[in-house]
Amino acid sequence: MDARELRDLAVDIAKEAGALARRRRSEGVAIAATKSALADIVTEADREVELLIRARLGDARPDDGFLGEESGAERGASGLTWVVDPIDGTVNYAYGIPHYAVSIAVVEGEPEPQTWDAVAAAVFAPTEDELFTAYRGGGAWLGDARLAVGEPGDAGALIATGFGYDPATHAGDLERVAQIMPLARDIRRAGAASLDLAYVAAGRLDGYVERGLQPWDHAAGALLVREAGGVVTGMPGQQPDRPMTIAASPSLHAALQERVVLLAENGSA
Ligand code: LIP
Repeated sequence: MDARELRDLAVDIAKEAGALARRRRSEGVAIAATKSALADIVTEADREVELLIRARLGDARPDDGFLGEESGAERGASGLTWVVDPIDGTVNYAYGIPHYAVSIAVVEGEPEPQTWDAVAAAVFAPTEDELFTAYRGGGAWLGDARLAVGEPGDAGALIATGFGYDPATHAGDLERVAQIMPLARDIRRAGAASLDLAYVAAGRLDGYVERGLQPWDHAAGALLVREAGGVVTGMPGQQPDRPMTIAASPSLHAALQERVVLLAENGSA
């Protein structure tokens, strides 16, 4: 399969998985467990949706690796790994807030965000029925519409961010918001990293800054932003990863990263 065909496979599976997630939401959602913190929940639907995705990928691409939020990692022999968040925006999903997505990416090389090369991505938001897709060199798309990152206007940038599940990280996260606020017209905190990144790719947001993301939160969205002409990094010289994710147009990315680094150098966050 080439990148376009891998994109098509991701799309088919994301649509089926999104339909299952939406159906389960309508039937009522049960919290199955907590993970890294009390606020870090997993629902039975998260687990069921990931099992569906894993089964479909196993049938279609048995030699590929898998890295999923709920069922962990399995190395493959093909040099490709599927990086999956079955329901990104789990807390929204559990509360009935209709803003969550199935995020599926396939990467080349070691399943390590600092070194992998994203090949294809699909981020599907079932309640909005919006499918964001990209493959390496093929551009980023919302349905049939080609996407391009936006540039902030005179009023400043519309910037999304997020806060970790661990309350001990909230003070630093808030300091970071204060540090980037001079660049912003306003802040958005919508609760699903893959959609925050997809919205940057679509020009619905000018930028996105968040600490603490997992590989499955950003793997697909980062490819969308890059294929839409944006820049996605961590701290200088780093790829997006748990320490930091910064996504925007080239000029805004530089300004955001400069302020995030300044805060870190002051030892505050
Ligand atoms: C979530 C991210 C969100 C972040 C949350 C959590 P999950 O992923 O999409 O941006 O702020 O802490 O990591 O847990 O819903 O898959």
